[in-house]
Amino acid sequence: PDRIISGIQPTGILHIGNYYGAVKNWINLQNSNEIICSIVDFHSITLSYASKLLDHKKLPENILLMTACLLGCGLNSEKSILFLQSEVPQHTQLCWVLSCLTTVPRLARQPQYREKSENIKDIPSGLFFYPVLQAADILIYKATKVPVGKDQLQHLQLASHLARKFNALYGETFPIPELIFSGNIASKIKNLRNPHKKMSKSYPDKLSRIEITDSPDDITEKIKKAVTDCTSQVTYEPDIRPGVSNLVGIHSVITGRSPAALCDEVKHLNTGQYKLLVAEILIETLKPIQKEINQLLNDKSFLISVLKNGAIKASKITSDTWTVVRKKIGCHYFL
Ligand code: AQP
Repeated sequence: PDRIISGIQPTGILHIGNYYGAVKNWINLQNSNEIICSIVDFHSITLSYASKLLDHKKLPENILLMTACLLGCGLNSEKSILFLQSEVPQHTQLCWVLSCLTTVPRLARQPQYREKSENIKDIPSGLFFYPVLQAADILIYKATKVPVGKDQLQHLQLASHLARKFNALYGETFPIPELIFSGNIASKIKNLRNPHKKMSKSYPDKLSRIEITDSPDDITEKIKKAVTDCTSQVTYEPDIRPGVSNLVGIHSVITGRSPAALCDEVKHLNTGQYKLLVAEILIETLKPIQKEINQLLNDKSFLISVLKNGAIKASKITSDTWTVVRKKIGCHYFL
């Protein structure tokens, strides 16, 4: 089996973009692979909490909420390792070592850094090192496969570059992680209020996303208010009709049917009627997951124990890698 690394920021409640674009894939992979899933709280303070976009007092609650959401979606804490990034210090220790192997211009060229720092006056240096920490999250486990969305491609390329650089300088240590690309529609579920942007946990307008815990009324309201255009026909043309195409895309990832087949099936409906159908399907699909999440949220001590046990299992792997790394770079006198 492959060792597969995944991570998610506790910046809010899991939304259907996270679920269909990432989490569902991890769950499908967990039967035949070793899944290591980290709730990346250190990543989440690089921007959302540090820039006061989110209230840092809510972070502990968001960590437990994310834990409940992941378990409720079907992540199995016995088979897989689910833990909190900040509880396993070797992630940040390796991040430092890797940061010494790359350059300021290379990190400044990272598209996500350029995009996210664009409108910020005082750019936090944590944002600059974000992809190096992500590389450490992967390499500390000597991961062989990383499932990512298209938006993460460059970060993964940096992780591979750093693995090669470390191996060349200090001797063969890290396998080169391979991307498992989810190139389907789910890798780009869009913001319901602005279909040119992706759906995001931390986007200020709550109407822009369907959270996995949304009530039937919330789901119906959000889908009804989703931005579409003046054409009443339902078609799938993401470039010219991003709003309605996003709804077809959501319908398609839920049912596993192609957008063309769905458009043909609903050709008697206008977009208003189609919205009600999509809302209904979403409500039914999320119901069993919501039942699980609600039960899990009633038992906080269980959620804490899952994270604690996960950190113990993760640390067994990371401390071995870290001992080797320290030895190889020469930062030791007794090893
Ligand atoms: N809209 C999306 N469609 C498909 N996949 C998505 N992912 C995120 N948004 C979409 C995938 O979810 C995983 C976890 O994401 P993350 O928490 O590490 O950070 P993110 O990509 O920045 O997610 P958000 O929801 O947009 O959070 P915030 O608002 O905090 O930035 C990733 O695998 C991602 O590809």
